Amino acid sequence: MNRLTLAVLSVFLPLGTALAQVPDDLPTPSFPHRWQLNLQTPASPVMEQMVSFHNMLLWVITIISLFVLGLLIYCALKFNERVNPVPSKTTHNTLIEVIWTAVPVLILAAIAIPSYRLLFLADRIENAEMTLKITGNQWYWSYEYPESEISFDAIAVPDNKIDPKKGQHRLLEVDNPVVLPVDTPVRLIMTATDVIHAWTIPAFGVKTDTVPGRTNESWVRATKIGKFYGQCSELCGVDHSFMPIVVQVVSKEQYQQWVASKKQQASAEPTTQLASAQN
Ligand SMILES: [Cu+2]
Repeated sequence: MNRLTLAVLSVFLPLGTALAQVPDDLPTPSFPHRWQLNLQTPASPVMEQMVSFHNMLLWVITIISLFVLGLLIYCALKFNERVNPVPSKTTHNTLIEVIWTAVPVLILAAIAIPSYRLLFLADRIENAEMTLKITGNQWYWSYEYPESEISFDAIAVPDNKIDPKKGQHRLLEVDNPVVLPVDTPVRLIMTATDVIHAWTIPAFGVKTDTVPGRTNESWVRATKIGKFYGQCSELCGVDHSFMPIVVQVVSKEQYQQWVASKKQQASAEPTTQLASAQN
């Protein structure tokens, strides 16, 4: 490669990179807010099902709690010493005992079936369109896109570099966010280099331990464009709370542009070294 080509490349490569940046005004459809009571807005089919499963369980728990409370109040009013001075000596009632054994078993079975279905749904995906490899380190995350041969580290942005006016959040931003295409099934392969970490994005319903010497798997199909946040969710040492996770979900076209710009960056780095070596 001659000097002219290098000069032309050095002018146009940064331009190409700048053009293909992911927009930094992405919405945050699932960000938690003050006094929030419920789960974050789901942004994947797994999380949508987790939310409906959670809402179903809330009904079950509420009905059981009200039923037990009603029984307690009934007993307190009907069988206290003043109203009922001579208590009955009854100790067994076969029908009632069969009912209070069988009904909880039926309730548990009714909960277990959708619960297991959801566990298997969240476990792995057969037909992923791409793979993201996630590695936990003390105390940052490394990411690899095996099909695109892209890899980088994501380090937390320190407090003094956080700009709330740009919509940045303390302890949640990273220098190199993960970028994923919307509506694309992505296989997540996870491991760690030192201790156990856990890669978590509440809006995706993903919370999987990354274990040294082991590969864990999960998957996501993001249904919304935007910026999604998570944090390491396994106590991993002194900087455990300083290894946030940011995933930017963009359109498929923007994702392709981002991949191209990342590859260009990677190929530009040795070129720059070569250019400086020749000078
Ligand atoms: Cu960690």
